[in-house]
Amino acid sequence: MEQTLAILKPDAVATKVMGKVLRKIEEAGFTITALKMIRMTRQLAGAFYEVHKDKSFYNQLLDFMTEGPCVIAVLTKENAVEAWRALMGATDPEKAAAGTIRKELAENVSRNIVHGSDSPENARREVAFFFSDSELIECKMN
Ligand code: 3AN
Repeated sequence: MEQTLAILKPDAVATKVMGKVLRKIEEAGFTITALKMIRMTRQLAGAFYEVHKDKSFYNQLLDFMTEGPCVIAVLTKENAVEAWRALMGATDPEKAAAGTIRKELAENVSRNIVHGSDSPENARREVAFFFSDSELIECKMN
């Protein structure tokens, strides 16, 4: 079993599709093994997206990620990292495949509903970034 980090971004919460997204996640066979809603500070969002600090869209990305609450989840499944990225679809919803979350729900490349870790190594780092050990409950997998 592998874990990955999912973020339902502020646009998902504001447009009231968080239930729909969580349902898609569960119907795709993931187990949600940790879940919380937070409003990121600029400092927290800046640290999370530090790899993008030199990109032209960095400030816009921080504005967006701090404009309202996000839902942060740990998803568990075999090949969870790859499977969650496939379900999310491409970063730019115009390039996302039919049936993906971004194709169906995202407005554009900067307001794109969801985040997913891009490698198992980053997934471990991102899960630890948002969740303490005591929040990472061991769930019995069926
Ligand atoms: P992904 O979320 O698909 O892994 P990354 O890690 O390349 O994509 O980008 C992180 C976030 O930065 C994206 N989810 C999106 O919100 C934003 N972003 C990426 N590329 C652009 C862009 N060209 N213009 C505006 N925002 C972008």
